[in-house]
Amino acid sequence: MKKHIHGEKCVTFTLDGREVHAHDGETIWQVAQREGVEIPHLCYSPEPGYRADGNCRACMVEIEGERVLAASCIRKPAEGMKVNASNHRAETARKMVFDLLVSDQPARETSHDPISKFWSWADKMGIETGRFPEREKPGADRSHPAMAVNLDACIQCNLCVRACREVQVNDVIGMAGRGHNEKIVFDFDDPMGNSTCVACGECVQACPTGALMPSSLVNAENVRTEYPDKKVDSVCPYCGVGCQLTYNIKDDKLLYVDGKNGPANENRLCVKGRFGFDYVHNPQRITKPMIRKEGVPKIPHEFIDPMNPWTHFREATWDEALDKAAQGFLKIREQNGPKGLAGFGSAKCSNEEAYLFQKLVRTGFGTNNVDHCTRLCHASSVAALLEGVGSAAVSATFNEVKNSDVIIVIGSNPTENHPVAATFFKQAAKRGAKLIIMDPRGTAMKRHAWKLMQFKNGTDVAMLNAMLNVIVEENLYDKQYVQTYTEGFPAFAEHVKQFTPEEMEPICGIDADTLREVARTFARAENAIIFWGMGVSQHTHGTDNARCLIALSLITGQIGRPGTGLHPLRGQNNVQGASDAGLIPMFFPDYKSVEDPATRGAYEAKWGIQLDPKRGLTVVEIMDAIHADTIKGMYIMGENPAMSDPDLNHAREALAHLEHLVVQDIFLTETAVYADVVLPSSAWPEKDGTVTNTNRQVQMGRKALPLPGDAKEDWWITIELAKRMGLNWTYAHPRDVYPEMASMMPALDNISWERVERENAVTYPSDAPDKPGRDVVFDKGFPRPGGFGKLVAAKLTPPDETPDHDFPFILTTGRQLEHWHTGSMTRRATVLDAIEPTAIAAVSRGTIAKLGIRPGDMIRVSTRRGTVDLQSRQDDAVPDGVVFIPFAYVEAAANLLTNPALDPFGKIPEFKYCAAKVEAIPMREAAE
Ligand SMILES: Nc1nc2c(c(=O)[nH]1)N[C@H]1C(S)=C(S)[C@@H](COP(=O)(O)OP(=O)(O)OC[C@H]3O[C@@H](n4cnc5c(=O)[nH]c(N)nc54)[C@H](O)[C@@H]3O)O[C@H]1N2
Ligand SMILES: Nc1nc2c(c(=O)[nH]1)N[C@H]1C(S)=C(S)[C@@H](COP(=O)(O)OP(=O)(O)OC[C@H]3O[C@@H](n4cnc5c(=O)[nH]c(N)nc54)[C@H](O)[C@@H]3O)O[C@H]1N2
Ligand SMILES: [Mo]
Repeated sequence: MKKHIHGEKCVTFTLDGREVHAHDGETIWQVAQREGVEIPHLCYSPEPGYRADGNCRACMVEIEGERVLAASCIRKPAEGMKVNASNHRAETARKMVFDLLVSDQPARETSHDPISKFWSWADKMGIETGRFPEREKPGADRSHPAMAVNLDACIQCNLCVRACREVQVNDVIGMAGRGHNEKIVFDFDDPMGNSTCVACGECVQACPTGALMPSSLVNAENVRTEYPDKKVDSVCPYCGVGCQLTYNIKDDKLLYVDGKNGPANENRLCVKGRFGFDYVHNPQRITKPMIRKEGVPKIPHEFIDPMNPWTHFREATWDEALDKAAQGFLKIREQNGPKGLAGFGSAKCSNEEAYLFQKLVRTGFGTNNVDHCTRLCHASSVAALLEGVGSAAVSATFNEVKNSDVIIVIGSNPTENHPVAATFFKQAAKRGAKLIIMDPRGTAMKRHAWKLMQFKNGTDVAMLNAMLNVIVEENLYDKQYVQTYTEGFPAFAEHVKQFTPEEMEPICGIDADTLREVARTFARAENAIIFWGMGVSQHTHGTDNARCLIALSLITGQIGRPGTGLHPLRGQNNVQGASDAGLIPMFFPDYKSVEDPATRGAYEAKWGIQLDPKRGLTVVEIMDAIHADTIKGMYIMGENPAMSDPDLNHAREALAHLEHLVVQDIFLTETAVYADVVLPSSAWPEKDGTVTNTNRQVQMGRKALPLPGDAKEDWWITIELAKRMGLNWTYAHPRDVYPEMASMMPALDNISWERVERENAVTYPSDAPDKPGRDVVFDKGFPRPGGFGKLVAAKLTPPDETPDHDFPFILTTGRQLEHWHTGSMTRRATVLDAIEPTAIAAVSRGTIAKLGIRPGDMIRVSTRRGTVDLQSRQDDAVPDGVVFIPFAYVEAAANLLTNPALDPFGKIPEFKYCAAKVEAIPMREAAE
């Protein structure tokens, strides 16, 4: 008779003479594991995402009445089955399997990883040396900077193949040959370092024998010499995906990193999270407070040797540096009033640090001139989302793609910039979901796409309005949904009438039939979801681009259910949290307008001080205000505007022009060059604090390492500055800050510090302290008046600066997988720098031919604002007439070239489009 566990159907069978129950779909191995019966396993990984393959026979069990033994990792129990996992026959058979495998392994003393899963099982089973003749042994492959490949330890379990193909969907590792000659290969049997491997390290994490290992653990003889003495669970410091990880530490140094089973990443990591951690130990870390030497001028574009800052700075004690920092601010506040001051907070720091920073600017400086990199990032998306759906956070986690049948990814390059999210997108496509990529550049995900719409740069509104036109004209919109949950439809429908696919085709470069087909597919989908990135937001019409995406979702009712929704992929590890916590000039924490008297009153009561009633200036406006001599002093924590702002001539001149600049960073950045006071702070693994990822998941970052030298935690520094500015702050730890912050933020209701500490991740909103948060929101309308989503029409506006005779190319800028923004962290991470060491500009084959150069030759790219020389890279994804430059390289800073023109709503600059000239550099000049 079938039994039920928690109301679910289950199977009852006997395991080693004991009656046990299996849930629907559970294998014998899984039940045994749950029941505490240990069965060895090698080719099977119980981790999420790994299919059982049943090839290694290490987990054999006896099933009474069956002639041969069964692999328990794939065998499902049947009602009444009698399974023996621990009898003589099963144990002998398993031992035989291990005996055979051990015979083929390198000797125990020289084994690559003596504590591998393989050797741990062999030890448990009492097997030391094999009794069978060895096979011929393949040599070591140390061609990759991050991973050591020693296939003499490979047991052909193919876990790495599944890791690469099925979990991360990178398709680099394969199995070649048959029988005795079977072996794993990278691409076409290339050395790993020459293959298309993206170094996610999933295979290393999966390998049970040490055949694949982080090279940081082995010596030149490929024998493991390094073992951690401590493990700390935390979150990755790089992107907004928010991968949970475990730091493995030896002697207070990070040794290697493992992926952890967090809700966003399910153990997966990318090359930066796994191998890009040693920036924290870089000798260029600043470890002493520094004060600018008397009389040393601030010269725009000047750089300082980070190993020898003493040309410009002198060492100071914390007291002296903090006093000087605070007195500078007080003096300007006195002379010029609060409007003379501004602050850039950081999306690389914790929620508590962001909260403290904006509180210091608002209550200590007395102004709302506080902003951060979100302004250069999703500011336009946020403007459109607040207007359209009343909330700027994502409506569904990216993991919801598991429930989608149509997925749009527009203006986003997730395989490089959100690599772990991309693995879930690729898996969805493999499962049969239709992946639609809309990007002027062909991205790596195009291989998995049902449609790649490679439209013309800057024409998103034309393409999207044409799709909206089709959906309205062909009556494909969801009438019921539109009526119940939206407002403004009649005017909106009238507006999109003019954007017929035929008329938009020549503008966006996508043929009318494709526009129709994609529009219909999206509208008719069971569950469709939209992801977008900087290609949408970083335009002078970025808000209009996002309005179209919101409208697409609203009129088709593709929102509020599993597998549907709007997801602007957040960039920095804590840009969601920093924005939520109020690092924004127009909002207090939780997006409450600073200009609303009632809200302001509540904050004045809470903080016990009168507040600035006017919204503050944004990032680029602050730079303008410095030129206009309105802003005189700045506090910059964990941002590098001397590299990340548009039009660096303008930005660096502004920074150099400041009367008083305090920079708090982990390195002496291009921005710190203009500082009067430099405050050495903590890297992410050196402090406690919460972070919020793109999925609205609040996660716990934990202190894993001591601070180097005299460096201090960011929160501590901000508190000390506040005290010196006359504020009575008594917080002793981020856990004292969190409750105050959460008390002003309904989004954090039911999410206490202790809960995040306990659960590691809690998604907001959460309805009760013991209920998981909601992955999907807006199931019953929107947080706007009447609960309606608002449909807003978008006009066609050309980019601010279009190509012409003198500047005939389009310059677009962005990122690469291995580098982080301004390069401050990743160019100081050994493995990442080894993979991508030099500044490049990606151009098409056609452009290379037209310039008469070979790929790799130096080229010169100029715009009306500046010129850089850098290496050309042929990239077939880039269209003719376009040049793509990543902004990580100080020696060829892309932002010397970019246009600071702003979107009128989000105030975001047009990083993705300006007119440029591209020239070959004569050989002689290049050699000089
Ligand atoms: N490796 C790495 N990862 C990162 C970062 C990093 O620096 N390095 N930064 C993080 C941050 S803060 C962010 S914001 C995200 C950004 O992540 P993405 O949004 O993926 O970043 P980008 O590379 O700037 O640009 C995305 C895409 O926009 C396309 N694009 C260019 N012009 C247009 C256009 O006119 N229309 C459309 N629709 N698309 C266009 C480009 O071809 C590119 O594929 O990445 C995060 N992750
Ligand atoms: N041309 C061009 N420019 C762009 C973009 C583009 O696509 N093209 N994208 C824009 C976008 S989306 C963004 S988000 C911005 C990013 O612009 P920024 O935020 O200015 O860039 P990052 O390099 O991430 O700067 C982070 C700084 O924080 C420091 N840091 C790291 N961890 C910590 C810490 O724990 N404490 C402290 N105190 N400091 C720390 C790092 O050393 C670094 O100096 O760039 C923008 N600029
Ligand atoms: Mo960003």
